[in-house]
Amino acid sequence: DDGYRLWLKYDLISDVAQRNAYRQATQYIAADGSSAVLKTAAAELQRGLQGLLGQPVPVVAKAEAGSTKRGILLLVSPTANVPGSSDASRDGYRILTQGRNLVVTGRSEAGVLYGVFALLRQLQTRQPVANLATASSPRIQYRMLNHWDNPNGTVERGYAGSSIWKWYELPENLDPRYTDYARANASIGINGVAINNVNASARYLTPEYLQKVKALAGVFRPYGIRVYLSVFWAAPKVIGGLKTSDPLDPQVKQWWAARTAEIYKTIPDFGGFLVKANSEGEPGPQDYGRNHADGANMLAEALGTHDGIVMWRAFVYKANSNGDRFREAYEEFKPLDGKFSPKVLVQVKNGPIDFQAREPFHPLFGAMPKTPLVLEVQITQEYLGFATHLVYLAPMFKECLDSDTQTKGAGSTVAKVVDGTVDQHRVSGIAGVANIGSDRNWTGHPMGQANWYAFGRLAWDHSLTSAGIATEWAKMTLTNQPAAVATIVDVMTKSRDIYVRYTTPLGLHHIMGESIHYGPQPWLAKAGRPDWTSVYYHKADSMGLGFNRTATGSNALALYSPGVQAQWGDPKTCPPNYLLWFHHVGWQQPLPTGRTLWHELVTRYYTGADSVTWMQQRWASVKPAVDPALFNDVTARLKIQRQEALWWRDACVLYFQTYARQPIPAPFTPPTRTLAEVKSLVDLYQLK
Ligand code: BDP
Repeated sequence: DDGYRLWLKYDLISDVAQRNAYRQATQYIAADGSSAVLKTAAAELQRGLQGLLGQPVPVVAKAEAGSTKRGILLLVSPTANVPGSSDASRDGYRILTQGRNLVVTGRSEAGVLYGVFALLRQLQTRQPVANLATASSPRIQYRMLNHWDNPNGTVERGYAGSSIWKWYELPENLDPRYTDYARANASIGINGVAINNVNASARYLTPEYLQKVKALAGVFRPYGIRVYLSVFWAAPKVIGGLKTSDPLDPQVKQWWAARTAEIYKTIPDFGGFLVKANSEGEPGPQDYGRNHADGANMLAEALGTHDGIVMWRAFVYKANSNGDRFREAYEEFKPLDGKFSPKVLVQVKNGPIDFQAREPFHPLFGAMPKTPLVLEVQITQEYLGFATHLVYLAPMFKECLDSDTQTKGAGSTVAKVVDGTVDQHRVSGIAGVANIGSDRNWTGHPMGQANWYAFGRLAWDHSLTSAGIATEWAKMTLTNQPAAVATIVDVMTKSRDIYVRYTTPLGLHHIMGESIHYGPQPWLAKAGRPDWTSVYYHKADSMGLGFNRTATGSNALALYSPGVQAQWGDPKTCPPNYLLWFHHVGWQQPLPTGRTLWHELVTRYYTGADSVTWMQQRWASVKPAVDPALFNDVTARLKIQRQEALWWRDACVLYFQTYARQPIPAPFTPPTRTLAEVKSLVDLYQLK
């Protein structure tokens, strides 16, 4: 198995009794309607059933009256009884038993398509379908993948080969992979894709490239997926020949309006724009003395009455950050709350710094009640071991979603801010930076597929559990053997905590290799900007470790609601996982765990690295239940992970030891290599 089929394997169900039970309930498919999306639903159901049950299932237009056969009816109905009444519920589905038949219904074709995938999932995970009665609607309306793909085929922070978009072959040649990509996304409810890097090229707005984008949009449309573009702010200058990109300049406005009209003429269901502006050197409205709202609103105006939106990113930090980068996005965006047009959503990363392995939730969540906020998470593992470390990300996404901002009383979780329920927003969105590339198995690490899958499932329903999603995925992708599934799920659900322990325990952050963002480099003290170094964040000295963000320090804590401040502001009540995010803690300070900071730090690095050995052992035990090629691939990557966990452990304990000046406590054996030796390993990664 080369992993290409992802979780849509549809291999024959080997249990004959079960297969027969499913066969009886699925003798034909009746698709009431002929829209492209409904056709997709029928075709996918047919394909899935044929594979799983080993017999052809006919698709007919209508259920035969008086037939004794049991079929599956696909039914679009404006009055379909799906949960919820929000815009998002247009994508909801209900599956019910009606007489001899199963009915999959929704208020839109897309709803039926999602219902079909839910029904197939029942079979793939060996759940009963007789008398099935289930319904579900997405909680979030815009469920987006963001590709950081460049026109030259490279992928920024991509670790699974090059871009899947073959720009030089488009629009004439449509790689079948585009269809399989769309199938996979539709199967987990993703309904929008921004196909190019947020560090955007102006090229996509040219007529030539719009034809290419149109070709992709045509492939995605039957799967209920809309295309979005990341835009380069200076495009009016670069391709429009204007002297300025000032959003308030009439010519600039006119240029964007004309471009947008051209886009909609080419792609009538175009989704909208994603914008990174005045961030990390990208141009933006501030270059002209305007603010983010001026820029976003100008684009919203250009969209006019078209059904499109602007997702404006809040990932910004200025050239001279005033002491703590943590505060910057908040300080720039909070004052703009209420100033954005209704077509604008502000897209905020899960944490205040940058996709670290663990961050407290971003303080903007809950702080901009008048603006719908899109949650942006990273599926690609830029700071989480690329495609060599097995790190299942659902627990990380959930940790953010479940965080209580307390901005509208207890229970104002990030999830409820994002899905619009806290502040009564009609629109809502969530975006995941894709981990997809041209590798045959799409994600490099076979287990990385689970992160794509989990993102989609949580975008649909953030109340699902990490273990529940892992169980579905493992059954659909790796094995249905119960003991093996349990083992795999156990490894997956613990993997992110293990990664944090051997890389950045207790709230350490941003101590990784410069630029590449791989491996440890806690000693990094010089870089293009102070807030690109490691020492800026860990602040180790002879007294202790950690960034004081309380009132006696940068006071970034003050950006949170009083309840959160009260809990995190006191080192005694601050969860140990966030401790060094907010406090400079003495090396000998006892922690709630009963150990001193130094002792606890070393304990976490050592037990974290040892847990990778545990992962290796657990994985070895599932060998009989998993395809050999997949098994071997994961086994090899776990071996690298173990070596690199030791690399992180040794680098960090030896480096911090130079400040703590304490021995490595028993029962741990001090590293056999010196700090200089470990440093030279890192230097190797930094060689040009
Ligand atoms: C950082 C990445 C950088 C991205 C940036 C962003 O290192 O490549 O361009 O995020 O999100 O994490 O804009």
